[in-house]
Amino acid sequence: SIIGGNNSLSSFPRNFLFGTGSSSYQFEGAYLTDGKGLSNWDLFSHKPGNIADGSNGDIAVDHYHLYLKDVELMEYIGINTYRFSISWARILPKGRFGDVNIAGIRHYDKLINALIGKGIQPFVSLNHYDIPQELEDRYGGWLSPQIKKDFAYYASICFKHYGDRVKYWVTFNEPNVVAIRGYRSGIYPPARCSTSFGNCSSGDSEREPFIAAHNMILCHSAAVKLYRAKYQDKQKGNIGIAINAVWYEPFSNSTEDKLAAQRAQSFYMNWFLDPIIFGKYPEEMKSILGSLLPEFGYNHLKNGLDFIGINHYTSFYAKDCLQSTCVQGPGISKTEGYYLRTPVKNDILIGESTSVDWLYVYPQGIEKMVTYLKKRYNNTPMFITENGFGMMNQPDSSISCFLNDNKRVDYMKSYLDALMSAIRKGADVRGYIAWSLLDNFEWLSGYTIRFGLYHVDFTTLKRTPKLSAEWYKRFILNFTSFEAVT
Ligand code: GBH
Repeated sequence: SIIGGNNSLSSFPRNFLFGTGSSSYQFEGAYLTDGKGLSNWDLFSHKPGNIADGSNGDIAVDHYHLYLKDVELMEYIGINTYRFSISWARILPKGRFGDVNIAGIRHYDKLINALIGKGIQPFVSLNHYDIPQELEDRYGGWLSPQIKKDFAYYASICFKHYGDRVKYWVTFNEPNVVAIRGYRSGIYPPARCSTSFGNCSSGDSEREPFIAAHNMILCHSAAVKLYRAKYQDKQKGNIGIAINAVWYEPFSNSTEDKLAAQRAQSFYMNWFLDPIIFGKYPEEMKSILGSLLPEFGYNHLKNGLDFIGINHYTSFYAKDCLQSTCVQGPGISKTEGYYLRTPVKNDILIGESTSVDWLYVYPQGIEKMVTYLKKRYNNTPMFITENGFGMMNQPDSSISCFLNDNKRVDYMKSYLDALMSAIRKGADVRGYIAWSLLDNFEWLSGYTIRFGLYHVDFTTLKRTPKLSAEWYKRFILNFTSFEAVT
């Protein structure tokens, strides 16, 4: 219904942004090139046993060297925005404790100029998981309030150097995932957790996620204050944050399960958005967590963003574990909000399963998510900063089964259709960024899961368009020609 269906295309606003996404650690490689410092992910992925296929991002897809070619691939699709992140350790190898790395500054200058030369708006994240290891070693990274000084310094350098050309800034990619996976389950760096939550050598899964989150919120606010005070009037850009947003459908019609689904949103997503927009943590978090939640100072920033970035892929059911007892398992403890997350109800999955264990195809989820955020945050402008479909390598997978990615095309069609329906009903969504431009380093899964619209041969680094790249190209072309005739 999307292609040829001008009815639906007409719901996208005129200057809607269509893009593809990436991130520094997953794409760039060049991990010690031109003076880059070590990041927490460099260190983590080099430890044997951490990454599924024993790989790392040392080379990744060598976007650092091949970026001009990759900009051509973007031009071929016809996107008008490209989301990428700046590697903090490339700009400041030792944080504020060392010099600015001019070669790093120059690299992103060249990338940004190449994009603008093709009419592609840079959509830039300051942080997408990776931080200079120096900050970890000196004071424990996100656990220390000292990081606010570092983040503000880093942000000011980026605004100053690139803000004349960058109109969309994202402070953090998925700070909720960083807090949970870095400090509760400990499966991401700095790999801290209590033994009852995972197998880390140190940490406190009950407390540290909330401390790390609090410091990330304060860092976000510091960057926004700085941008608004010194740059925004002149540079006329927008600044926001990208949250990992999972849609939770109540497991049943019971009040308890409806409240559980609400709690799931609060303990995962509103945990960050409420303090940034309303200036305080969600009530239901406060009442369950009490003093585990840090306090904000009296002058904490409200309305601290220009847009909400939504990384949305999947949905689950949420079942109450506050009134009812649940089988012991992940997601149900006090600090997680007392709900059970499950993809099944009466033996039926919420949506088709995929080769990625957390990804279920439930397009209604994106419409419900956008509508939920619209209502809760008074229709703050939104961008879908990530949405996409992953495919895992199979023992017999040949390149042709990756190139004929009909499932990815179906996924994108159905999610875009559902997104349009939310927009038609008045949601202020201003862009859609497909994850990802290329197959890349998929964190703990290494190179075993592919999210790209372009296939990458990880030996030769050759890029080949998949069916989904061709489909997205036609989709954008249809939109543009529709735009031209109205
Ligand atoms: C995003 O989140 C990242 O921003 C991006 O870098 C990555 O490549 C992309 O998605 C694809 O994975 O794990 O069961 O709690 C990646 C990690 C995976 C964390 C989904 C949250 C939610 C369901 N996210 N997960 S679950």
